[in-house]
Amino acid sequence: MKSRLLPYAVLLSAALPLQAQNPPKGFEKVDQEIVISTLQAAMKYDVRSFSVKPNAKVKLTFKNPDDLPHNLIICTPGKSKGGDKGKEVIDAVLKLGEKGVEQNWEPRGHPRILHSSGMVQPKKETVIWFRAPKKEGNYPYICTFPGHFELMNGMMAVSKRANPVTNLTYKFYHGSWTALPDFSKLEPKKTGTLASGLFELGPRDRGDGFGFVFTGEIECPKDGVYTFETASDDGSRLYIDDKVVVNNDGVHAHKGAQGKAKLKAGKRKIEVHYFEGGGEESLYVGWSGPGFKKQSLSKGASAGGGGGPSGMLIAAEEGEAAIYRNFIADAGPRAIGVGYSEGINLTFDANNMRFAQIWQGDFMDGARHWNGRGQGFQPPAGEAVIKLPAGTAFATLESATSAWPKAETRTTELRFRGYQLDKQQHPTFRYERGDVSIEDTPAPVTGEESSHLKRALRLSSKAAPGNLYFRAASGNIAAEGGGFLVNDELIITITGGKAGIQNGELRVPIEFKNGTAQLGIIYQWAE
Ligand SMILES: [Cu+2]
Repeated sequence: MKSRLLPYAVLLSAALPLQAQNPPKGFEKVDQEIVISTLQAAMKYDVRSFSVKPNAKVKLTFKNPDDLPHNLIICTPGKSKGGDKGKEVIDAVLKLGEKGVEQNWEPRGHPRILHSSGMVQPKKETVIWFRAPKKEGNYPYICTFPGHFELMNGMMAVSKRANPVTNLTYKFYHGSWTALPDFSKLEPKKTGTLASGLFELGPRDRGDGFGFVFTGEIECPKDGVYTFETASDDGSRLYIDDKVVVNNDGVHAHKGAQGKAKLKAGKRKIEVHYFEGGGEESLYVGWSGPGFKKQSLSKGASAGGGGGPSGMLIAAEEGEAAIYRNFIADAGPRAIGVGYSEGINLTFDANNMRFAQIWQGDFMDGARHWNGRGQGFQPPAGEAVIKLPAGTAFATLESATSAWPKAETRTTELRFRGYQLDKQQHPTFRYERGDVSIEDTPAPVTGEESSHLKRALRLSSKAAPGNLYFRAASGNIAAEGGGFLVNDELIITITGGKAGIQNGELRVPIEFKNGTAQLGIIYQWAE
């Protein structure tokens, strides 16, 4: 096939600008290569979805063995975040009217056009080199030749979790089973595409009594032995080229199973069957192979560079936060972990109403709890963990120099009122201390230079106490710039109160005005 197509490529290169066939400067080596071909007499691309990493150098070869001319135009997500599949550009094509033919049906300069193959004549091919967008999201690609769009469209997912699964689709079923049924005999409730290439239970519309069949293609980089794994609650089974490789069937709690397959390099069909009876539900899919370590292929769990013992990392959706309520090390029995997709994490201790720790990188590894192995305390999965003072964060003191009360001596005065999630799943913690109500809203801040965590505290009270203090840190503290350097690892900046060092602690007296007080805190990792 390759040798047959080569002459066409050579022919074509004479007609097209040189850079269309020879890599432009800096693209001699690329991060990802994708080949998309039209299907003969089917008005379709053979690759309907694939994923690339943000800012990756991409070489996309577009082949047209069909008898009609086609193009491939990559569009921005637009207002519908890719939901319109690029139809906005098609609407612009229709408006071209008579100019359509001379412009090769391409509305040049349309704000949603990122890259275009140009019209590729029958039996020809072309190559486009581009840098993937920096912003994660769903980028549709379309053929703008009149009448083709409805069938000729696909989705490029830009994702940090780009993976080798393409054309991933699902069929979703309702039913009550104690083992995987023969799904081929059942009628799916709905079907869809997972452009991210990640297996997930997200499309389900109920919590119990459902099943999925996922089908896609996986690109094996070399000939060799590959290990596939599923972990699921309840049963799952994984097929490669229609042969069972992992059998993890039956009703059970989250449980892993593995299998091996000797495979040739290239695209192999991957299929995962899954069912959920009742209770909790989960699905993890991963693989490893010649020359690469275990890679997660499912959402809500990342390979994390071999971070966790099982790689079942809990991770937030892009732009959101994940909440983990369980036993977390150094945070007491009522810990609430918050992991922002920006790679900033914290644990809130709902016993002492304090931030127990903050850290960067991966959030939490759910494996220990999911496996039911050990009821122990789970440590943060990431790095640069900074512990904040144990004991209550707010206290009333007789004088500014008084010792801070010991941990949990006054917890009867503290009441946790839960948390609210905003649209981005970011929590605001609400709690009370005596007759003071507190709203505590952390938020990640990412910048070019460094990432940090900011926190807004809103206090209100009818009988505003005059001797309430907030303790931000303890240890070796020095005033530096406008903030405080704590234990050489953390820089704290406080607004809305006069912070001072007392008894090896960074304390802020709370001053109420008209029954309210506001405090802003920025936590920054010291270099
Ligand atoms: Cu077309």
